[in-house]
Amino acid sequence: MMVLIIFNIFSIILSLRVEDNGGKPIETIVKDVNQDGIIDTIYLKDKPEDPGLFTTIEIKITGRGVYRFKARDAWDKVDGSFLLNHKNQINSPNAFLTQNSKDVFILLFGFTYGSSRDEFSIIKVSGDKATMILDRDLEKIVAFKDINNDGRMELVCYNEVDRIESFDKQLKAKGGFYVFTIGESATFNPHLSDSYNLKNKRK
Ligand SMILES: [Ca+2]
Ligand SMILES: [Ca+2]
Repeated sequence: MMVLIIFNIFSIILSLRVEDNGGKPIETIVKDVNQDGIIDTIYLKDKPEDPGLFTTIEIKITGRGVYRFKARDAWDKVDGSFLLNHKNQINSPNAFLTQNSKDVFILLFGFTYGSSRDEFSIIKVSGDKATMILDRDLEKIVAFKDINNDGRMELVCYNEVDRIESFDKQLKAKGGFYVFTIGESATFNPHLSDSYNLKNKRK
């Protein structure tokens, strides 16, 4: 009897410890992320002390591995204005998922303090591997699509407060839009930024 009680107490302590280490997700998303026919799971978890909803994303690709990424600050709901022009391929208010013929992309929007967003992140899932390819202070996310039809996605964005001076110096055409081409990483593309700035005006 005593052994059983001790065993039970030990199990409770052990399960509490597991709970502490794991953290309760604020959202669990089920989706075949790497498109191999087997369901995978995405956990959004770890509430920040500051405003925002979660600070950790865990992508569990069944039979392949777990990829965990931390926010520098905190992530929040997907931007409502972005959703007007982009269809989320998962039923989630907190993470945006889209794909092209090769890769899957998960977009995470940081908390917006006034008009200033402190973080925007892109995770690319290519085959069985997930990589965070962008994590920057970008405020207005205008588009995430292949704008020049070369098979690679582009990110179009701008900042209300022009704080990324290195990009501004590379822009010949005024307008302030930044275009990043999404390949192995997300690379600022001055040529596409200029052509986008010539054709588009900020709202
Ligand atoms: Ca899968
Ligand atoms: Ca492209």
